[in-house]
Amino acid sequence: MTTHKLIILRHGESEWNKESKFCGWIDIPLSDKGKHEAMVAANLLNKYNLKPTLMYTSKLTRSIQTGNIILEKIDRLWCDTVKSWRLNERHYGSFQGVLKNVIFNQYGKEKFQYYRRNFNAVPPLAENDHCIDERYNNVDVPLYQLPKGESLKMVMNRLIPFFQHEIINQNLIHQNKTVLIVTHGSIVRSLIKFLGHISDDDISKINVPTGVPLVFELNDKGELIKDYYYLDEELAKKGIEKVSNEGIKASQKL
Ligand code: DG2
Repeated sequence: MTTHKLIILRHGESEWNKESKFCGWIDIPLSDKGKHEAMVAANLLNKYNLKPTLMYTSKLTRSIQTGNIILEKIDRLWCDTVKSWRLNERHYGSFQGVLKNVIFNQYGKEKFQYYRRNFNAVPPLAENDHCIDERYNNVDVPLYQLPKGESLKMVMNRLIPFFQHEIINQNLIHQNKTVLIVTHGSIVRSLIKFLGHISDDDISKINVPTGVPLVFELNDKGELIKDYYYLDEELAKKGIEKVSNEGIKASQKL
């Protein structure tokens, strides 16, 4: 039985991660720190001899930039790449562009946590579709079906069939490609939930750091053969703590 290694990564820090603003589908680039995190991620792939032959990103700049920095650093700019809206971050509705501590102060700690992490929580929908531009012209659904606000459950509905069919079955297993997915926090959480059979309640406790690669080892049926792991557990731990405190510390100082 072959072991198939799948490498999954949240993009490096974006300018709005740095400012602690909800981002979702708004197209914000990496910060300088985020670019550095992408280089560190590339060094980790080199260190563990992980050599992607196919890369997936979302349609958003922060994920594409991270992927390109990694491929350049590991001398694999030739790697085939696919950009899919199905790997876009969860649409954060009308919270997009708002500082996390503003939402914290408006709704209180419990509701703030609910909106960020509850599996079924849908944020108030966006009133306009200003983040939809020509990059979405030829996607596989009509434009009016693209989201205006999503729960993690809704994210999984648009993500998992594509992930399972195209990424896992076609490419990772049948064509035995080494796949790198460079995506967003909620997408990584969805993939952890799906592959690790995590319950709706338990997934609310999982946070994903920026820029630290995770490895999933799968068998020929696409099942996890051991628990997933970060290539740098110490770095991941620091990043996870930072993400879980976003919006909270700053609000408590107000
Ligand atoms: C963050 C996630 O997504 O925010 O949309 O603001 O991965 O694209 O930086 P990403 C956003 P939280 O759910 O962690 O608040």
